[in-house]
Amino acid sequence: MIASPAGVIESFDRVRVIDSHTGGEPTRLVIDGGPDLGTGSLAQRREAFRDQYDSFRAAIVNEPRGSDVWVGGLLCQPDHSEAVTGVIFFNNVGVLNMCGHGTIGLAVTLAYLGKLTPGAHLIDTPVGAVTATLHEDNRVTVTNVPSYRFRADVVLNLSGDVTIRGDIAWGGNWFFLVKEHGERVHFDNIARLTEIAESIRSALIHENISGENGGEIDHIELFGPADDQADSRSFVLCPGGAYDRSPCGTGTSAKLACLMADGTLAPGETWRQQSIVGSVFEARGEWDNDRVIPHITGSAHINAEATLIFDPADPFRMGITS
Ligand code: PYC
Repeated sequence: MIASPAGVIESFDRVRVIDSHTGGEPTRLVIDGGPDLGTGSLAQRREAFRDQYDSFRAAIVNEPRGSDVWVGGLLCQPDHSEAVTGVIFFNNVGVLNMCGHGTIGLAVTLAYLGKLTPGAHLIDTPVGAVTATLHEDNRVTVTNVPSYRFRADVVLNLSGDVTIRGDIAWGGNWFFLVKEHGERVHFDNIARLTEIAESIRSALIHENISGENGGEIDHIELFGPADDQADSRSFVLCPGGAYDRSPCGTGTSAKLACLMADGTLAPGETWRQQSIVGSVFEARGEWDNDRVIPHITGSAHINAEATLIFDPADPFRMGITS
């Protein structure tokens, strides 16, 4: 039971979820039993979810049912009548704007439920509509929100007189993208990559550097060479301190925007972005005025179907929070 600010008691006795992973990064989709967020745009309902149901968020993705790495998705009424669904994504610390790997997981989950057939489907997110094109083999292409580089070659002062340069770009979330950081982007170096990415995020806050209109830059991407399956490998630090096991759909969109702004990648040309665990997204973009429309392709697999139980006697039924 959860008391909302209005004093209404909400009962979350049982919540149905389906778990999937996209290139190793998990998504837990709430299928039934989620909160009623009222009417209003999806952006407004995301605010209601953030402000009134944070304990529900934590119950779904935090320990003991989840962990720092989980991304949750709440199915909602869409804003557009032609959309198959709306979705609000969230993680271990709050709500997300958009989530690429989560949208791939969502499409494969709806197909598993018999609610999505192969082809293109509109999905509403709080930051705009995206299209998920379901292919036959668990692969999905997400045509993401228009993406762009906001600032190039921003100099950042880290502690110990170290400076680092990076681009600020929007791909559905705000990213700081760093090519030169002096570290190996490899699975066996995750602790060090996390440390550097955390220090970059702290420096961005300290120096008051943000995305357009003050948007918080809550994702950090460090790039390095890939194996022969891809053009680049990335380490992506997510807002809650976990790293993305997938190549990050919104992060790959931000990367495309930077590559195309530099003229390094031509419209329609394929870019293969590899994650730190080796999974690959195929990406291509096209210009729409000064924005890049990214198409990100990856695959997801269902790995659990569950009913979450909220035992009133369980002190951690709403998750472990700080
Ligand atoms: O795939 O866009 C993404 C994403 C964001 C956070 C974790 N994954």
